[in-house]
Amino acid sequence: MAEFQEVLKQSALHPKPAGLCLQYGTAGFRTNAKQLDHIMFRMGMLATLRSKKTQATIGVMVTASHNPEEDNGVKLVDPMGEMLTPAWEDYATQLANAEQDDLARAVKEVIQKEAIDMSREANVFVGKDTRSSSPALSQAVIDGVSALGGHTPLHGLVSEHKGECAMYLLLNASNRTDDQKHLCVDGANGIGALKVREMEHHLQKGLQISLFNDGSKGKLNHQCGADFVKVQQKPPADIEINPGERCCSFDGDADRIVYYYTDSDGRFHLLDGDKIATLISTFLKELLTQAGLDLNIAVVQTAYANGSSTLYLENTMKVIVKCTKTGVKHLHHEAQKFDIGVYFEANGHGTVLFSQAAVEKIQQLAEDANSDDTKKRAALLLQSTVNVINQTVGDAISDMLLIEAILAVRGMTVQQWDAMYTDLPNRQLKVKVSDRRVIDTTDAERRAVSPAGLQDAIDSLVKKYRQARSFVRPSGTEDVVRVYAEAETQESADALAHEVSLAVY
Ligand code: NG1
Ligand code: ZN
Repeated sequence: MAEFQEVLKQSALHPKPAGLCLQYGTAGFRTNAKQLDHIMFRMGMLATLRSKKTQATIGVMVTASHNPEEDNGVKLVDPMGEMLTPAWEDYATQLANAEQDDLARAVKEVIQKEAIDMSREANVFVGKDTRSSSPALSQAVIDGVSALGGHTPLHGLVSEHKGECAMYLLLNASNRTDDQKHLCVDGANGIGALKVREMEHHLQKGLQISLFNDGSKGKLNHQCGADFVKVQQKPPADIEINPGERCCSFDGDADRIVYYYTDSDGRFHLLDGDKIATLISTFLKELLTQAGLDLNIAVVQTAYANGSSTLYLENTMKVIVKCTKTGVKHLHHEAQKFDIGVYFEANGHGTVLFSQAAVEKIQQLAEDANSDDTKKRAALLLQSTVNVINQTVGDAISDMLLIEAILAVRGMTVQQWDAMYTDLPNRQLKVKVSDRRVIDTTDAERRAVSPAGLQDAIDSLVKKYRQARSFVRPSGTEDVVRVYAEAETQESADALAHEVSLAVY
């Protein structure tokens, strides 16, 4: 067969040191990077065979995780993020150890045993970490994929970030319809738009992005972006969105994200940071139960969190809810106190933190050969979440990938997500005062302690409306006092916000 001529020719460029024998273990192959070139080439071939067999995209990750810099390693990842099955682990070991002149035979044997149709297409994602040996080794994987006629989207290199690789796989493996795969992204003419442009191609199978405000003409955050959408409660000015279409907006530096859609009556629905925290924490809690892991999980919010979200999380989802002062550093600090801390400001800043102990327990379970399928799947999904989420700071793109993967895995539409609870109508106003520092607050900014009488005035205004809540606080970023009110109806929320702002003067 012509293709085996190619295999022999190519593999001679990645020769195996005679006599070297390695075993495919839980972490794949892992050893000194100098001994791995032939292994990488051969694992590229094996991933191609696996992709032809499963007709799905297979991941190859080049990394030795926490091991020393001089080491490296490789493991194959099935479409749902699972490890290889034992039979394929054996093939991996056989291919790795075949002497140079026996390689073509070893490859043919796998093809025969698995009855692989070699005319099928194969797609392999290759991820790598930042080790100095990783670029050359991942190129060897790509050579192996090409030797058997497979494809490596975006020259095979997905990203430096192994978690993104896992999330791409989840997205690409999901059975969403074309409609469900479609997502409008408003890049706010900022940095996030550039990054989305770079990655949209290799997401294509699971997520089809239409990117707006990509920086080619509009101004940064002007009539677009997460803040505009959240505060104006409407879509960006220049986007035509169809009813029911799932959309999201980043802010200019891509550390905030909000989702939204319009319904068939033209009504705008915003899924803000509170809804995002609810989606993520519900997903994680469900996985913890399935995995049988005893880890605590908390959602950290600020006073701006919609009252409905807090009630839903506490009463229906039974997760711990904490409230801190406005500002990511306060939320981050509080979230660190839990095994899993999900934190989001209503405006879309946020992320998920996992304690070291939580990461270790999840990893142990994911690698435990004796755990059952449900537990294993849950552990792998938790592990993918740990990997994709940016624990240092929330970033809009990791948040978007996680949200899209959750919707895909749960087979959930944006409308179903929105229906988890109904936001209380709310209103935010800014009030200019001569000196905003005369307002001092307590209880995570929910109550004013000075000037005297202000809190009493707010309390009696709030009593006039049903399901009402209101607070005032000096902004930390603008020379204004912010007023927030929520109530049973929009009219009530607007009236209450207006009355409270008069009390501030
Ligand atoms: P101030 O101006 O202190 O309300 C605003 C946002 C915060 C946070 C910071 C920093 C609101 C109500 N406030 O703070 O959530 O994003 O900017 O960026 O959205
Ligand atoms: Zn920002």
